[in-house]
Amino acid sequence: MIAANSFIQALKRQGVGLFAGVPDSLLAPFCACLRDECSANEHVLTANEGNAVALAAGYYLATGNPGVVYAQNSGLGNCVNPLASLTDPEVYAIPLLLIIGWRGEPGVSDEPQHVKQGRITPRQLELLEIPYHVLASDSDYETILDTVFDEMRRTQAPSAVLVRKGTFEPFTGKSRMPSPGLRREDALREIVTLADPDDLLVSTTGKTSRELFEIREQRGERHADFLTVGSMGHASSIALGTALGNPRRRVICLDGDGAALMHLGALPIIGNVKPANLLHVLLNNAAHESVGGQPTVAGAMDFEAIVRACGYRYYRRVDDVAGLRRAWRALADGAAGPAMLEIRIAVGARSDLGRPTMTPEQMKTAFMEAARDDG
Ligand SMILES: Cc1ncc(C[n+]2csc(CCOP(=O)(O)OP(=O)(O)O)c2C)c(N)n1
Repeated sequence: MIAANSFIQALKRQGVGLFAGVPDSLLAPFCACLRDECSANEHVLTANEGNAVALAAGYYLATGNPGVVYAQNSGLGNCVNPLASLTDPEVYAIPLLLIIGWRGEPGVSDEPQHVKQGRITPRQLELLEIPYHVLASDSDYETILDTVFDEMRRTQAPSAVLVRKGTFEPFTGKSRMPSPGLRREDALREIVTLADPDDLLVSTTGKTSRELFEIREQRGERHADFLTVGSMGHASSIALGTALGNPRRRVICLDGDGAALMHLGALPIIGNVKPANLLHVLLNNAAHESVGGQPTVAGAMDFEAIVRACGYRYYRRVDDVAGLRRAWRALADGAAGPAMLEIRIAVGARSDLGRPTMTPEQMKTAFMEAARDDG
């Protein structure tokens, strides 16, 4: 296996002065090491992967040095536009190195949302005409990086390294205190208890959806929630579409702060459309907890100011179950949507958390049956 700090040092020796990206569980040791080893000016955790490409481009314009963009392969979609229309050799010809976590690699079992993405990742890079090297635990990464950086200097174009599962050694790094407070799972369990059986729930990517699925299982309830297992950042827009499609039912979006940040532009659209039946719950742990707990900027953000400026009609922030119950009663007393309920939660999850046992197709069918406008 490769030690993440040796790999980062090797990148720095190639002249890399900027690392930007969105974390991935497969790259977790690399991301954790960046957090420990780099200054705030050397490492920027961006809202989405396309922003990271643009950031690396701006850095190159100022320094002439290629930056590194790291991402899960799901984030390649967010990168396509700036890769094709900004950094491409037929446009501005800006070299940068993409370090991509290869979830769903053929032959490696993974969740449904990763299977197709994993299969098409090499071909997506080929289509973008981005050369790539595969990095595995036994790779001679120094030689690979020499080749890649020589190539980038020659072609003035982006290049990629596709990282296999298990490539990096676990990284312990600086110890971090687990954050105290309400656990996401307990907040979700309370919401499921407080919600009306008629409410339609749309949950975000990562452990929120896995926990919601388990809670339904424990309660012996039918699975009729829409789990946004991939498509990070789009749960609120899915919820908006559902709320418009069935105005008689309340739609509850269970969002994460990392996901909300990824496509923050959805908020003013919700605020402008003003669906009275949309409740946007923001589970804010100021971290990408599902993929290793890397910090987001949401801990310091004033979501009340943001959503009010975006046109939401109601906002409340809570940080414990009692506050959650009070806020829920206030909502039931006629607070019209779109409403945001921000719940400050702790970073952390159970280590034995399971994964949905139904296929996405089965979950879609169950949700559609529950969501059908029967008025
Ligand atoms: C486009 C894209 N980029 C990255 C990922 C990897 N990923 C899955 S969950 C997650 C973190 C989500 O963070 P947040 O919304 O704050 O929820 P939390 O995990 O903290 O509950 C990330 C980065 C992804 N699935 N899709």
